[in-house]
Order: sequence, then structure tokens, then C-alpha cells
Amino acid sequence: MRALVIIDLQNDFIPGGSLAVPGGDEIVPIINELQNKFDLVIATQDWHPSNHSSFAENHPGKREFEIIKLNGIDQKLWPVHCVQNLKGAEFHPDLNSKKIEAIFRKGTDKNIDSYSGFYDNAHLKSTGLSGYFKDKGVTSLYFCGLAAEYCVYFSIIDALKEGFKAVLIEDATRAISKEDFKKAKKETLRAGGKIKTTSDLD
Ligand code: VGL
Ligand code: ZN
Repeated sequence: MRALVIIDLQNDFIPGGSLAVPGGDEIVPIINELQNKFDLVIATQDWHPSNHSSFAENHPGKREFEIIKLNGIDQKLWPVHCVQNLKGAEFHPDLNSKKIEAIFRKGTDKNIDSYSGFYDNAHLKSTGLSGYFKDKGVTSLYFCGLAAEYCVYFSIIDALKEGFKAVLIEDATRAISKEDFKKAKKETLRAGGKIKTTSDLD
């Protein structure tokens, strides 16, 4: 059985939001259409407390997009985004959420960032997403959403590590950096993932 995973389709990642991904709005109608091809659809939501350690403003003297060491691992510092219960953390208003059976939230621990929908960046804490799919007999996961080279990419890598087949739906994602997305696609293929477009899917 297969499932569609919609990653972080939230206002702050859409043009006009605080961490806008270029063209992020263009994928909303594509993802709405895509959902009709799946019996199971779930979504993830980046869901940070306002004192989250991935926010540059919580590190006086540091700049946005600078990389620091946080508890021993590299952390890129982001503009404040997806703060719990604020507008920026809500799904894009045009996203059809009727078929979304479950929402997995991540990034809730102030001390560690969480790009993947499965684990935090240090792989210390699971969101339960892997067990959820295994319990339902899901074997193949199809990924779309934002941002292509961060949360979508790291979710795919974790999905493969957890033993799922993983497919990136390339026309249903957008990247912050085209260069970094190129690298992420190469890595995705190297790790055993596949890359398709919506028109390849039946
Ligand atoms: C994301 C940066 C910070 C994402 C989340 O959803 O790709 N990127 N937090
Ligand atoms: Zn975040």
C-alpha cells in the first residue's frame, strides 16, 4: 500500500511568509489534485515554540542563515518561522485538508531542530510516523511539499532508512536553493529513492 506525505505546506514557507520558498504557492493546486491518487494522505507541520534554538533571533550576535554548532551538530539559523498557533504555522488556506488523515508535528523541542517528519536532526526522538505507516501496512511513501532540500529531503532519507520505498514527486515540491536541491536529488537517488512527476503516477 502507498501513502502521500505532504511536508510542511505552511504559510511561512509560501511567498509572503517569513521563510518563503520561491514558487511554494504553485504546488498547492498540484498537491490538491495529487491527493486523489492516494487512499492515505498525511501531513507534517513544522511547529516551533517561539524560543526555538533554530531561530537566529534567539542567538544574540548571530545572523540568519549562519551555521552554528548546537549540542554538537551543525545548525543553520533561520528567521522566526512556524511558531505554534500563529498564522505562519497554519497550512496554506487553499490546501484541501479533507483527506489528511493525520498530522505529525515536529520541531516542538526548543533545543533541537527537526527537518525530517520521522526524527529530530540528532535522531534521538521519533515522531511515531514510521510506526504509524507500518501499523497500516504502508510500504511506499510519496513525498511532496516544502522545502525540497530540507524537510522533504531529510524525510525521504529517513523513510529509506526505515525500510520504506520512497518517491519524490518533483513537480510537487520547491526548493530554497536550486543548487542544494540538485545535490539533494543526487543523494536521494544514491540512497535508493526514486524521483517522479505527478503525470507518472496512476
Ligand atoms: C524547514 C527550515 C527550517 C522545512 C523547516 O520545512 O523545510 N526548513 N524549518
Ligand atoms: Zn523549522
